[in-house]
Amino acid sequence: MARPGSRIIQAKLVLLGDMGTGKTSLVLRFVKGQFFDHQEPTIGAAFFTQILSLNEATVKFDIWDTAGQERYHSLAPMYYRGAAAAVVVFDISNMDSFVRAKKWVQELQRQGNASLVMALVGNKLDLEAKREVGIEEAEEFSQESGMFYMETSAKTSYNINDLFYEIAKRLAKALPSQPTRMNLRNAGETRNRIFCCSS
Ligand SMILES: Nc1nc2c(ncn2[C@@H]2O[C@H](COP(=O)(O)OP(=O)(O)O)[C@@H](O)[C@H]2O)c(=O)[nH]1
Ligand SMILES: [Mg+2]
Repeated sequence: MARPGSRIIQAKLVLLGDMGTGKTSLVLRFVKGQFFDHQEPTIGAAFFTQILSLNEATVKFDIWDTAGQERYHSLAPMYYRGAAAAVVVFDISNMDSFVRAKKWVQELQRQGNASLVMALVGNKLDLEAKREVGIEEAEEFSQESGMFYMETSAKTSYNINDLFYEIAKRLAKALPSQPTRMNLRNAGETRNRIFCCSS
């Protein structure tokens, strides 16, 4: 349940990025606290929900995890259209995935949704020894593109909750309150709820 007096924000969030960068793993870590070394590739897209309670708002994320393969590219607009937040993921140990991430960012920018909260995520930080994409390079690109940059590891959980917390905070600032008829107790498959209390 939402905290008393807390407003409720329902936000569509889309994950984009090359296949194998860890999009599904990031979401599974956030929603279920799970990680699999042999994560099955996503076919088409997968849907998850998770509720994040901040002091200022309760954010219910409707998360679309896309497949990433080129053959599904034409489906992508269906998932990012109407999204309040987009997370573009690359693998810090794979330069090609960073090049691909930049293309996704450019595609999102062409859609012209100025209020879209965008995050660039360098995942697989546990593979630091194999790093191919420099932090400065990724940070510079994200700043130029009006997004924030974060490095994560779905494997170790590093920065996973912080990533969604940062998005939720930005959404709470940007989005008006939504006194919808949404019943948080019936929020689909979401079982656990995350409370974040720092400001
Ligand atoms: N070392 C490491 N492997 C990861 C991490 N995240 C995902 N993987 C692995 O990378 C592979 C692809 O992950 P997946 O979530 O299916 O990527 P997706 O295609 O972007 O959804 C799987 O074998 C995962 O176990 C991570 O943070 N560190
Ligand atoms: Mg996947």
